[in-house]
Amino acid sequence: MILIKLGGSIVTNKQRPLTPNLSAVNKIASQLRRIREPLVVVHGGGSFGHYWSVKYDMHTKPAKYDKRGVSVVKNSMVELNKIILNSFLKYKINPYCLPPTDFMRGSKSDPKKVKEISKIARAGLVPVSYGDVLWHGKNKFYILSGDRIMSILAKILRPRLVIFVLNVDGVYSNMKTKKLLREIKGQKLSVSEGKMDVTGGMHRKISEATAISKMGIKVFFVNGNMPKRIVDAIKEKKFEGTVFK
Ligand code: IP8
Repeated sequence: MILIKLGGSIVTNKQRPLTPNLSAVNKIASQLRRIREPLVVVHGGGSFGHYWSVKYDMHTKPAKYDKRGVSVVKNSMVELNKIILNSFLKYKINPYCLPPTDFMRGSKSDPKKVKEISKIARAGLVPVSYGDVLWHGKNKFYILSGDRIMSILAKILRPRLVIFVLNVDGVYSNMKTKKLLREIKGQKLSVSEGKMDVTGGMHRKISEATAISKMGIKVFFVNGNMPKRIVDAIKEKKFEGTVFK
């Protein structure tokens, strides 16, 4: 099984609120169609979920956030998920809409439910989950990032490969020179961040990728603007991006 995260920076235009990057989503879908292994997809919030989370000051920490904010963020993620599901349908991938409420209880995952995801993928459908705002209990809600979902699923599903699809080539050693780090083997990284990301952007991605690679699973970061690279990585043809070992 292959577990793929489509970052919010690639499925949306992060510079423009509530704008999907439809051409990128469609190009990725047309490549994913070539994969002959069970596939599970998770996508991020980009200029949908993050835009509203910032407006309503909502974070990953469970708290009594504005109720309107909870509704609006959740709604925006359903909308983005629908756009991705539609694209998958158009490119003849059979998506199976999988809101994280299907396998989360409060801030913990339900291992039985997570194992069902594997059965759905092996039956030939592609479960598509996403970062979301979730009920925590005691009147509190929290933002669950898609990156966090990746380690939750990886731990139980034990995919052969985990891929984070970004809108850059991988992890750069330096943002000015854009020198690509081809391999990360636990070295310390300093990451500079952009705005509009309540779940920790590249920092979070790297820490979840590191956690997954420590489970003994290979993790790749690849550029979704060149979606053939996703399939090349899966088919072990050649690899352009960053690999976490
Ligand atoms: O973009 C966050 O998911 P991420 C989703 O994977 C929301 O961090 C609701 C902001």
